[in-house]
Amino acid sequence: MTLSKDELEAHWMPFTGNRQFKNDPRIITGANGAYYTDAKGRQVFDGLSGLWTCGAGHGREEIVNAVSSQVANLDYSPGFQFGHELSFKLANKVVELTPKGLDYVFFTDSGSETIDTALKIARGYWCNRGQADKTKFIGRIKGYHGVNYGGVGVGGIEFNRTLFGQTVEADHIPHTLLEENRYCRGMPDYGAHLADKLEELIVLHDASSIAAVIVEPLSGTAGVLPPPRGYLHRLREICTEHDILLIFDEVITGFGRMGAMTGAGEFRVTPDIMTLAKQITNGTVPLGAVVVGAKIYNTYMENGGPDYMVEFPHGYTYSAHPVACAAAIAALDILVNDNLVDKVKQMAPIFEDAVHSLKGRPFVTDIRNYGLAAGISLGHYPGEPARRPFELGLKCFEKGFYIRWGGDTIQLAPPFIVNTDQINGLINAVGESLDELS
Ligand code: PXG
Repeated sequence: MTLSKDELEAHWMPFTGNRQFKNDPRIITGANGAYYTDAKGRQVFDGLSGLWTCGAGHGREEIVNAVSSQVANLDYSPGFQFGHELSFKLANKVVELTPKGLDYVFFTDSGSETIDTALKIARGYWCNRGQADKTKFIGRIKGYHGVNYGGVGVGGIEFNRTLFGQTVEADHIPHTLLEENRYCRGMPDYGAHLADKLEELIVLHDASSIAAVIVEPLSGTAGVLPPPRGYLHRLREICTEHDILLIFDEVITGFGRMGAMTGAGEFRVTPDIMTLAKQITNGTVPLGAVVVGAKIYNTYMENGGPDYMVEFPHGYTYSAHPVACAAAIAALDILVNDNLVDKVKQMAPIFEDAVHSLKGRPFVTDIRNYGLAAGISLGHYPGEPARRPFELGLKCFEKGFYIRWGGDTIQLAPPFIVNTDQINGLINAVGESLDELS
């Protein structure tokens, strides 16, 4: 460790207990394949693929080469009124990998920007169609849609909202974490009826005031909640029936993690708008994407005025940044050429068995999984639901395993290139750490 306590002070770290971290820093110095190197020179297994970002493993040569030659050739290109070829190539690749009916791609720089862009696209769509009163959003309790202004409002994680209040006009359907489904493997059979709660909110607010419903097909941050069978279909039906747009936030489920390219593909429900980020560049360079159907894109084009006018007054300095596009093209090529989706599918049952072997360990109250994602709920210290997962995370790190903790859960999401020994090593480390908790 080369940084002094003083040197650690200036950086206000995101979603981190700054006071604890600066007393006990966990500094990462390198990454390769499924492992990090830390400041003590230890190899640490990457049990969450970064932050759900690096499924193809770290240090992929194809991405390193694409990014370095892009920086040398065209490091930046103005994204407003001018273009570069890579963004068009990437948009076509994204359209190829997402379900039929999603044909136009708007680029952003992160998941949070992607969500706020999607919400604006939805409101602008209705405004363009002469229904400017359709302004409200329906999210879901426990939903995570990033931390920007709109995303916090439609999100349903209490801790992320209490300091900021209700930021946009939004209401929420119930979450699907049900007592009846504890220790369920994959999709629960029970719970589709909860989609009907959307009908109740539509009665309350009236469809004429609702722009869109936004859900993660599988809730990630809340602790990996796979959708009950039939649930997403029902949401789709209700949205179609009431002329409300359906947004799938696929920032985590997008591109491979479910054992399919997208959650929409895996669960066979196509939204009107899909949001992507994270895995799109294998985490190497920030990039997000909103993918929409032709009816939305064409509505903007038809209402855009003279053709030199901007149809959608929105965009970021770094939208479709050439280096990010180069990284994404290389990352998506790896995903396809290395058949990583098939690898996830092959490893998913092994991962499922391993994760569920933790049932009965101290403090474990529930385990859920899908593809290469799992969430484990832990019993609370009185009044401190987040403490045990934090303590568990630190114990795992001491043993050379990085896992993610948040709220009363821990999350596991190993890289798509993981092997059986690595899965067993990860689960053993979690099991031993649970045994050591008090
Ligand atoms: N939507 C979803 C579904 C996400 O999971 C975002 C939006 C926001 O993305 P950005 O790039 O703005 O962070 C996310 C991010 C965790 C964890 O602990 C999850 C995320 C980020 C960090 C940690 O599960 N998801």
